[in-house]
Amino acid sequence: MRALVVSFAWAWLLLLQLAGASHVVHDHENLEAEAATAKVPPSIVNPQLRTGYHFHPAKNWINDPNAPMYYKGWYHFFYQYNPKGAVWNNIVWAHSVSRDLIHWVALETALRPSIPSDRYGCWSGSATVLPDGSPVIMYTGINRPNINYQVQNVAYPKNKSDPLLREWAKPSYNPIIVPQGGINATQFRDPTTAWRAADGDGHWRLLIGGVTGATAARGVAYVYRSRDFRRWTWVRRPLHSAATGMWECPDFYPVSTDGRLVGLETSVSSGPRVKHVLKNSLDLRRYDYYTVGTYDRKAERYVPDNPAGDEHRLRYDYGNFYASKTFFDPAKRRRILWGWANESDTTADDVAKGWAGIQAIPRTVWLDPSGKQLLQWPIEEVEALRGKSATLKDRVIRPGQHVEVTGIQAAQADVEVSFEVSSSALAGAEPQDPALAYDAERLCGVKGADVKGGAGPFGLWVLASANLKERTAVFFRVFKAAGSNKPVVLMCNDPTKSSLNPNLYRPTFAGFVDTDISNGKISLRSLIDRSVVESFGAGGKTCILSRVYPSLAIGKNARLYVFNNGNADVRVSRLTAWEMKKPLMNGA
Ligand code: DQQ
Repeated sequence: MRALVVSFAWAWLLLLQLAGASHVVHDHENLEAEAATAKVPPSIVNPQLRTGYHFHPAKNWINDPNAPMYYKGWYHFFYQYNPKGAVWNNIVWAHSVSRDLIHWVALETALRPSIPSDRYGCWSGSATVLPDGSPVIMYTGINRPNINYQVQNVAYPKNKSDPLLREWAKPSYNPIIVPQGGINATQFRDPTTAWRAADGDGHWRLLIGGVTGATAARGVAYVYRSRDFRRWTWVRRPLHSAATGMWECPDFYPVSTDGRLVGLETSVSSGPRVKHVLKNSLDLRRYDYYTVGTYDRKAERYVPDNPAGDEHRLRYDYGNFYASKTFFDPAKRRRILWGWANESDTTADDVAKGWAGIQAIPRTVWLDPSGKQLLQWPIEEVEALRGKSATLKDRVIRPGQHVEVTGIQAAQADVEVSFEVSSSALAGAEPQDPALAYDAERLCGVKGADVKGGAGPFGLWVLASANLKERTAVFFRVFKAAGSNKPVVLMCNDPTKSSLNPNLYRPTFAGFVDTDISNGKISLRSLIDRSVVESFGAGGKTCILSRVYPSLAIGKNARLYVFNNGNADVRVSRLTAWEMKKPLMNGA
């Protein structure tokens, strides 16, 4: 019977998918004419700015990813959702399922306020798969008005034999964790997936984000433990804390030091080849920072390898990416990262559009062989959406030159490019300003894509209009480090010319790339999707997601270029750009 349900559901998915596919074929014929005659830039409400293959619901507001998991052949994804509009409010847990993390079907709301301990909101949380294979969700409930009291609740599937896990039950003993012992009850939320070490004391442990100190200056990851997932004890010693302000959505998981892509199940907590990653979403900055370090289960402590790590050096993404969460995928033995990307338009625009928020493409994460940072790469399944392609091979881009990549529609595309800069170009790199040596974002702000340099800036202009009045630049720029003269690589996303629409937030985003460019080689991949550009530098060492809303470079009018604004040649050893199909996307 169960197999029947699954195959029925899958057939239904396929049917919907086929219906969706014909929808893709309709292309936006009139756009060119429209744009050519438009005196005023077309409205942001233009449906062609709606992302195609990035996760989104049919309408309304979405934020944090919640409780991603794999269950009986299906990937489950829950997220914070406002069923009533395109602004944050009335938060429930929406639920979608997929066979491949690419094609999504929306199911019924999984959790909505229904008990006293979540009456004013069902906020973020995580899933843990128990040893008998059944999942449990723990989430934050708001049980008093004005968000001023936050407690943790559990929910169990009503029917464990339903692979789609459509219905969830909240036991009457909720809430199971309340803020006690001086914990700040207004900042006590977002429980992690729990872990239970094989060599341990039989306890489940999990983290809850919070803040301590009279001035709410220290972010903290509280540890709770339990034998039965029902009675939880506060381990008074926090796993870790730092002077960063509130920690939202903590995430804590093991990674293998083998330098292989393989992921570890969350309960793997020790061994010579295991390090841990602690991620916190810093409420004050609205970015996700992580450290790599060592977990000492007996001492209930986590110690980052780099003591400077807490000074928020490493980010998953140097752009628009927040409240992220990973899960272990047992089907492919990998760890997958989900992250929310907010809009960069105005709230009024969101209301007019009727939608706000997307999820980044799920990324496989693993430890870089250096052990110092993570690597991230779009899950391999996304490549199934690749269609028609265009290629450049062995193409030299001279200083000040740009070359168009033609033959594909570039509004919804996947681009992979390998660059080569000569040793003489590297020798001519600009000296790094020591005052900005740690401030990639300011450096990129000062030296945007149009500021001529030595070795670079070189990279891509994406979502560009034919007259180049609109273009978003994703690029590298090489500096010589003060003192050592070693090459330092900056990766940058410059959206300052991304749209003629004046009312947009257009921050330049940037991060340094910890890569050895002495052989002159560096790669870039950009997932372009109508109003999002998600880029991966040097094989996933540095990632930047940016939201942009062109007014001309939409639909068929979006173009793709390679550019070089340095003063030495840059060789494109290979560039391939694929059109991307629209997957089945929650009926959107
Ligand atoms: N969003 C949720 C909270 C979380 C915040 C509420 C992070 O649980 O701390 O929608 O974006």
